[in-house]
Amino acid sequence: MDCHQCRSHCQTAQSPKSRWWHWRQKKTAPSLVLPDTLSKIALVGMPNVGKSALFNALTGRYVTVSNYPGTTVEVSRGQATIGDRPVLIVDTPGMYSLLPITEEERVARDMLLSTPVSLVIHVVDAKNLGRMLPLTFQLIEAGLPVLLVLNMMDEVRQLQIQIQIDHLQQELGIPVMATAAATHFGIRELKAKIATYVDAPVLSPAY
Ligand SMILES: Nc1nc2c(ncn2[C@@H]2O[C@H](COP(=O)(O)OP(=O)(O)OP(=O)(O)O)[C@@H](O)[C@H]2O)c(=O)[nH]1
Ligand SMILES: [Mg+2]
Repeated sequence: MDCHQCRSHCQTAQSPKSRWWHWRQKKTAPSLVLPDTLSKIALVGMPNVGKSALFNALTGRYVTVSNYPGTTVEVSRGQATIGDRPVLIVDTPGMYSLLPITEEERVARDMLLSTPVSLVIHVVDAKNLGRMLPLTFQLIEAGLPVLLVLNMMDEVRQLQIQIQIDHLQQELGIPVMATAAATHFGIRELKAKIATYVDAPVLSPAY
């Protein structure tokens, strides 16, 4: 069988497809298999709020990217050390609501509701709290263990926006943390807060 992608990589014409296929498999094979028995923490929120920046700040080099089963939506999973134990951090696609419209939103919702999570970190752009908080309410109402992260605090400071974090925390009844993921501001404090949620390992299937 002829295959145009093989030509530059195959030495013989006998089994070009299988040679190319094996080469592709090697290139795309995940470099790390993360155990599914780790406590799982999901980062959720609207697009462009800094979920992936926070994911990168929390995880190190132990990261895999794969398609969510049955979709073309990419999901990043990584291992972080919280306290002295490893946890699984999952970076979900951007979502506006728990009532999905797009495939990305459907995947994000499935990732939250179909398997147990130790903690859902709702990442918001702190400059636009009014637009972001309805999703916080939905997550709380869904009975999920929610931690609200006010990201982009560097821009909040520049714009001299005042946010009363203690008051917000009291009103919402959930912990609220401040970060600027791009500069790693607040990451140490966030990890310390996450540590209080990470206890017994949670058994759940792979994403
Ligand atoms: N100033 C500032 N920029 C940030 C911060 N965190 C993230 N960004 C920037 O915001 C942009 C979006 O960040 P991402 O981490 O890709 O956002 P996301 O929520 O993963 O976006 P989607 O994957 O599209 O849902 C990037 O240009 C980041 O560099 C922050 O704390 N401060
Ligand atoms: Mg992202």
